Amino acid sequence: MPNSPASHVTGPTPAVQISGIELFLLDLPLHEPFVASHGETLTRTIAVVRVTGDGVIGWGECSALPAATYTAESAAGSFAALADKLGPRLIGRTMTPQAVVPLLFDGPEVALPMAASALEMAVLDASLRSTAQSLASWLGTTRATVPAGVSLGLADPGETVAKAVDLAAEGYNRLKVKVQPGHDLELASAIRAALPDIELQLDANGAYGAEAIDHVLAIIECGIDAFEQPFAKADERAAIELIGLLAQSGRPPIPVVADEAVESTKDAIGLLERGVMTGLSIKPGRVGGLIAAVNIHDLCRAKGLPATAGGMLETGLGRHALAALAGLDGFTLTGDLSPAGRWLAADPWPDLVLGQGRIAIHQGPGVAPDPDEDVLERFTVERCRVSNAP
Ligand code: OSB
Ligand code: MG
Repeated sequence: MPNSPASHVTGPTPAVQISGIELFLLDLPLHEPFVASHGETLTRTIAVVRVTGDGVIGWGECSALPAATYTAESAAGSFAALADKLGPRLIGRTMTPQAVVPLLFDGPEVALPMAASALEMAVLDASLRSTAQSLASWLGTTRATVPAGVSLGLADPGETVAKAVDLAAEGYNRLKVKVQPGHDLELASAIRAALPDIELQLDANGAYGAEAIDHVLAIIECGIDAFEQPFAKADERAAIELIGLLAQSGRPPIPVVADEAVESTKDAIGLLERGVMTGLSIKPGRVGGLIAAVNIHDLCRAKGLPATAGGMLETGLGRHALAALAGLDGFTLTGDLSPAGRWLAADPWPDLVLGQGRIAIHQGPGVAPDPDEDVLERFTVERCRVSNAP
């Protein structure tokens, strides 16, 4: 099993007898469109699941975007798969959180890692709530807060610089700015000039080709602290060459961070062996769950590879989970840890709190505080009660 549980998430966790699963497809408005080179998100359509068992409720979030652009999953597609395929396999079973993703593996890999991780999160939430344990304590996270980081989508460069300055004034010490060809060098140097001390990461979502290696190096020369997925995941030679050139440059090399390229522990090991990355963005949904995310974190820590907790425009539910994960000490690069309200104009979950440049980690039972049922109701566009396979 490529995603076997890591040592500090194998502790005794009560099994939950799953008597009901309900799915919700939400359409949450955004304050502004989120634009990246993989596509544009105008409304955050997102699937969430509610598991009932042994008198407790557990919530889980499927981080798939509205359209299958960034990964092969989409919110509505994963909602349908949860209803027809994955959900029915859990009904009536008694499951530990650790057993959920392995059960949903059809072959050697999770075909729908984001859908599977929603069910894992829900069973984990129910299990933790049954013993009033927080996710943070179960993960072994000892920090109370994590440094806050915020992302900026592709937009008019002048507006992006102004926004960067505003966000820095709100207390963010790290910015992750989306770039793509023609929208990069001047933007990065203007932000660096305006904010000389900020931790500045760029994310290209694979928008550059091998012919742009020198250009990417020139962008890094602006004083960038990390560069996420500069090349498409299939373009491993370009990443290897960039990493080699950075090593020869005489300056301390910045992490070349893989995001899209890693969908499992196996992927992470392979990329490391081939020298394709010198940093990794760990997104629980993309890698098939929180337990897989912890495994990959442990690998990064063992290898001294800088890791960052990656965001997916989650609701407060997913964002609280990400904050607890980000408290593990292998996360040496600041993650996408802004309140969900940075992007979402409505959210059923109580939001993360930002103060003095840090995000507080939820210490109550389960993954996150309870959602507001009225808000949930208001923004639900599709709903389904999972039943046993006929
Ligand atoms: O590439 O990191 C990415 C959001 C959706 C899909 C992919 C990415 C992102 C982000 C948003 O960059 C980060 C955030 O949630 O703040
Ligand atoms: Mg990214």
